[in-house]
Amino acid sequence: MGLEALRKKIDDQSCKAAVIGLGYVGLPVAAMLADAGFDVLGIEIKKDRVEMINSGKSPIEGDEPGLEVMLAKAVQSKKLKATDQFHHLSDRDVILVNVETPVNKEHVPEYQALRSAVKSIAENMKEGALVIVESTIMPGTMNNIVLPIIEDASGKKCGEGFFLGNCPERVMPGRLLANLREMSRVVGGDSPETASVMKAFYEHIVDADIDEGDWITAELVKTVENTYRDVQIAFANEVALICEELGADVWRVRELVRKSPGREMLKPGAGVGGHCIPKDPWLLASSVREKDIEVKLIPAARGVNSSMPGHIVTLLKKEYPDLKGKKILIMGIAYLENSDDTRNSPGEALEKLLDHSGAKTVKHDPYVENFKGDIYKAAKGCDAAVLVTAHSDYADVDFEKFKNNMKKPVLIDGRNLWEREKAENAGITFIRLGDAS
Ligand code: SAJ
Repeated sequence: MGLEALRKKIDDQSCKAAVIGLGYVGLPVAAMLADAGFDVLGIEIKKDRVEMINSGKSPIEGDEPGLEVMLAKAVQSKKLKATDQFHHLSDRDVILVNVETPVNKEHVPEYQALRSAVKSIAENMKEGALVIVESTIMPGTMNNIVLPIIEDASGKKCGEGFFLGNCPERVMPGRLLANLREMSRVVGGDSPETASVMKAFYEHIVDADIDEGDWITAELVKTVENTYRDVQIAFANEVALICEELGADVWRVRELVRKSPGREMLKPGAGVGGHCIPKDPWLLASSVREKDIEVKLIPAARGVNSSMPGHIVTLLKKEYPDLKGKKILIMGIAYLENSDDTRNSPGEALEKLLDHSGAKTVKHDPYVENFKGDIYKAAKGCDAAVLVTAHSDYADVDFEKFKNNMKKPVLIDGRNLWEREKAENAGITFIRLGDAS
């Protein structure tokens, strides 16, 4: 089937779609495609997730507005079915790939899941299928890894026997469906004609701009946008360290800097976590690892951001030069405020550093199982408490109660959540990251 025929099937929605990988990206997109009227097959290797999804239940933790209802409706109407069997792909016209693409300790992308998924697709897909990789990948991956795997495993030629695109996901936990609907997308095709058909496909679920391009442009846009954010955060963190040394308050400096047009200085903090920002700069930097240029700023920014939990230890050592045996309360294990997502958690990074310095740690997080509970009980007998994640539950803590429960009332505010005056009036030794004023 050529692109024209595929375009017609997309327009009249008789086209059959598949989504490989039903995680926090794949599952919402599968549900939305089904909700838009497509027949969708979800392929997921974890059998328990397959069963849960086929019973109309979402295995995604945390509050995802609208997802449970949309999924249940899609399964009930038989528009969405999940399986762990790739051979069911043989009647699928459009196949989306949403598998994990982590980086290893050397910050090099690990593509086991991607390689295996695209190979299985190649071995089972029909003539003329359109394969679209949505996972975030290192620029160059489509041309150098995905294309050869599919051509070798299928014996088909790209642009004739199958079509191939890259459309990077742009989702955020807690807003998965909203982001899918409202965020613009880049559709990179093996040819402009393929990109145009991809645009027609995504128009059924995306209300924002759908910009056409080639593979490398699509791969670069996603990794660059997240690297941009990481570098911006690193800049704010470095300014915070400078302010501490110069006896200034970075929060006041930032407020005034932002009055100057185009200076949208981001916030310093106790660390940079999550599934995207710590990983995507390495995907971008790795793309030119064997080329003649040496990327300096991107790794340096990563270095600044990953050193922030260590800086919290430095602030603690101002109060306790020897942390051995000290009991420290870590407030916030989720990487982001009002979320239960603990991937690349700065709170856990801090815990490791404190363990290493011989301190005892108590972890608290109102959103993460195992760490919920009364914050004042958690503070009992502690020598210090550190705010790592600015959950709104922490905003109006009772400083008096904190003081009466702690062994010594020392509070480190790693996110500029509290007012110094209020804390100090309650007799708390208050240390704020970036503020030595
Ligand atoms: N952080 C700071 N200072 C800041 C902003 C964030 O220290 O000024 C820290 C956060 O505490 C967190 C980490 O960085 O630990 C990441 O925060 P984030 O707000 O970037 O949230 P993410 O990781 O969910 O990023 C997502 C990304 N979206 C996608 O990848 C599709 C990112 O591109 C978005 O810019 C970001 O959401 C957003 O704008 O909220």
